[in-house]
Amino acid sequence: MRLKDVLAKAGVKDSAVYTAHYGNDVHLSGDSEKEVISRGVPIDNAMAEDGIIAWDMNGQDIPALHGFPLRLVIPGYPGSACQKYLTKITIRDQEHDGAKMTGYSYRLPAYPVSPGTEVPEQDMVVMTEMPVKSLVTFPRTGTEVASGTASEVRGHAWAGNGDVAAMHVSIDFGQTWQEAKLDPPPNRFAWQRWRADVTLPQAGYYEVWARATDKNGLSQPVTTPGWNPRGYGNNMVHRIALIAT
Ligand SMILES: Nc1nc2c(c(=O)[nH]1)N[C@H]1C(S)=C(S)[C@@H](COP(=O)(O)O)O[C@H]1N2
Ligand SMILES: [Mo]
Repeated sequence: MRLKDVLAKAGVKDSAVYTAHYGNDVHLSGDSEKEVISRGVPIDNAMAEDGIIAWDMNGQDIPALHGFPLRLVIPGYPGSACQKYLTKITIRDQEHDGAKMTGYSYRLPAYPVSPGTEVPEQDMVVMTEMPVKSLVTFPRTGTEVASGTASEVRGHAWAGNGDVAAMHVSIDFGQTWQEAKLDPPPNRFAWQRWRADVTLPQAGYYEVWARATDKNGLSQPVTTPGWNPRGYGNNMVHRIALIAT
């Protein structure tokens, strides 16, 4: 069911600014006294075309781990706002202040800070987009492959909001990059598969580094980007080792 249709039916006033999502899980610690995560999204994200209240996944009940019986899914927005075990949504005239909306939870400094900085809480802002990212899923790191012949490497890539525009791999620690073959997403916001043939020139130790680029031209960095108190948004390139024989 579309989230925007449910909200529209309930009535969204002009003063609506933000949603607040509630589920019926207990705090991860098991302590029933502790406040349970309750996040929300800006009203425009909630009223976008793609948000759904889901009750099945691949034609079956949603697995408990992913939020049975009802799960919010708001593609293009950080998954932390996609409430599992959904019981209630309210609409607010200001940013939500539920558990994990304030302090250092899912928030980033409003300006770049040096690693380890004690950032004042009032200078933290809610993360509304996730950066482009990719993984190498084949072969397993440390695999032996024959030198001088092509070996297939593959994985998945996704962008926080929209498509991945290009995918590259490097076998020389980022000195040179070759373009990988990137499949279109099976549906809007879906992960994209990629694959590349790499030829390791001689016997020895190599790494495959994988780097996705989004439609705005932003690529994954080769080192940890933008330190922040809780370590969010680390989209550094993923790398595996290959041993050429
Ligand atoms: N009810 C409830 N919903 C939740 C959470 C939670 O702890 N409780 N965690 C959130 C966070 S932080 C993330 S990253 C996603 C993870 O969803 P997944 O396990 O289906 O990948 O669920 C979100 N929804
Ligand atoms: Mo998370």
